[in-house]
Amino acid sequence: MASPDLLLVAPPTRAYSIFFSFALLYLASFIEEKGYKVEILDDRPSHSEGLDLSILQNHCIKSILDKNPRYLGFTCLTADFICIEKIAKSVRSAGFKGKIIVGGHHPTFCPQDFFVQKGIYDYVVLGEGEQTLLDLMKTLDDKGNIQHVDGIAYAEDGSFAKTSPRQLIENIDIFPNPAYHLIDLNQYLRPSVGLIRHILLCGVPILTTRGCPYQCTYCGNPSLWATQMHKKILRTRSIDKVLEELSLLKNQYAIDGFYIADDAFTLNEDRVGEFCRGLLDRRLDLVWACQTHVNLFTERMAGWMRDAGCVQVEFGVESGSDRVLKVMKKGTNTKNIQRAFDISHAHGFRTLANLMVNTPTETEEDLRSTIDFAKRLRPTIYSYAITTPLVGTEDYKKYVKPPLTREEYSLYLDGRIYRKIIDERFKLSAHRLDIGKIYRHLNRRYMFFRYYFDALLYLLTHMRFYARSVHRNDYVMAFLKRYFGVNKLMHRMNRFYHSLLGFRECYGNDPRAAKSF
Ligand code: B12
Ligand code: SF4
Repeated sequence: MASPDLLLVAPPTRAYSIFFSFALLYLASFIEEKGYKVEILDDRPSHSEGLDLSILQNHCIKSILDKNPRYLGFTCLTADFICIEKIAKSVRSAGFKGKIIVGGHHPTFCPQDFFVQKGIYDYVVLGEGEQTLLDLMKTLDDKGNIQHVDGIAYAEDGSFAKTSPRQLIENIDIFPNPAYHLIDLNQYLRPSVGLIRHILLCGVPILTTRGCPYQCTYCGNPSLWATQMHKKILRTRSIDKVLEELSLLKNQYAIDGFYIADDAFTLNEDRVGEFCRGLLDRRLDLVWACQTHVNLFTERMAGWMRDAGCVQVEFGVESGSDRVLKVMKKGTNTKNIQRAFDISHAHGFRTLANLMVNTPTETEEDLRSTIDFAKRLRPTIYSYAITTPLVGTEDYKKYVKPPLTREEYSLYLDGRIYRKIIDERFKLSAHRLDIGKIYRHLNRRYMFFRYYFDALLYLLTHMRFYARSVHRNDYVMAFLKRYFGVNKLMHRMNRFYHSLLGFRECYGNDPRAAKSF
């Protein structure tokens, strides 16, 4: 088979994720549309949940060398950094001659990390990647001057240079639908309670907007957008295009539902109304949920959303202390949060409250306020996490001193990161309480029981929906696995089988591996 022009690689560190990489699917469809041959390498160890990360890495290296693309692209969060570096180094030392390009959050925040070792990476794409990648490939193919490609970094004189920042594309409808045809979407369509949390569903995440107008100190988004020139950061896809994508997903892949992963889906009331009417007109009959900011949720849209099949709304509550919400630049207060939950409950939505402990400057009193406030909100699902300063966020710059070394980036891959303080530099609160212990208590009291029984309740009360689905057999299997221990038994048999084959295990303490079914 002919080598692809561009091979985009999903890092093995995400092999268990129930989310595919939006970035790669969007990049791929855009470049493919311009006439290039594009492939996505997205290995998912479906048959062997306990596989070692190094096995996945080796497999990835072999596939890259076999495919031998002209351009090799990696998407990279901080958590993927070490794994990607190993892969890139190995393919280089095996004689790979193509250009290696890396993009995503971590390269955008820390381009310097990719030029410490010479001769591995060729280019870093900063910020939104579609047009930059196309310009870069075209310029290289035409032997042009890469200094004229806006929004990249490249090695120069023992260090690196950056070109001018790229202007954000205003009309994001120019991006075709994600290249679902380049991955095995069925791998992502196995029933999961992770997409719309606690609802067993064969569905996919989708994006209808790009960008976020807020500036939360614990989020990487503000820094991502700060690297680009723009008139407005938040851009919306036309509803027709979104509905067209959903129709395709329903007709071609038989999805039962979807999750809108936008940062601010409900930004515009009229647009939400148009979306809901469109869903009803097309009779797509899909279950769906979205996350949004409490300030952007209104009574009118709630009614339309409920009628159009939305079952769950997820909010970033974070804290019950107005002082802490201000410190975190959340752009809202407890009054607005309460209002959004009241509207949701009045319209019969299931609600999810994302809550944070170990927030910056948090006192014992603030912590108590958060727990009390969460109880008053009465969400269907409490989702507590320990605030972790991520590279690229304001919190990281302010609190993580000295900054992490490149080797320490793997801390973000530790499955316990939101359950325990795994590095003293990650302690942001002002009190001296044991945060890990508090998390365990909150988990036992508010999360564990619901994790199993809320999902069960939904399942039992929506039997007709499951019976109608073409995935009904998968649902039955998933149900048996989850509630009758078949999952654990199969997992143990799998581990035993692989130990016979001599595979080492990893993800031993990573709950994602055990959770993914
Ligand atoms: C969906 C999502 C996920 C999904 C999918 C990950 C993904 N990015 O594909 C899942 C659930 C797997 C996930 C996991 C995690 N995530 Co996450 N996630 C997001 C989220 C909400 C949206 C990302 C997205 O898809 N955006 C839409 C696409 C189109 O945009 P994009 O990814 O920025 O890609 C564009 C450019 O960056 C660039 N680009 C990206 N890759 C490449 C590659 C090339 C070659 C080129 C040229 C360009 C390019 O072009 C793309 C198109 O324009 C963001 C928050 C946000 N709103 O951005 C957090 C975010 C990316 N996640 C974050 C984190 C911390 C995590 C976890 C570490 C959490 C954890 N501890 O489990 C894990 C990491 C898992 C792992 N092993 O890597 C942080 C990253 C911070 C950082 N410094 O890395 C973010 C920013 C949220 C935050 N709190 O700040 N995540
Ligand atoms: S509202 Fe969400 S996406 Fe926007 S900056 Fe805050 S945490 Fe990030």
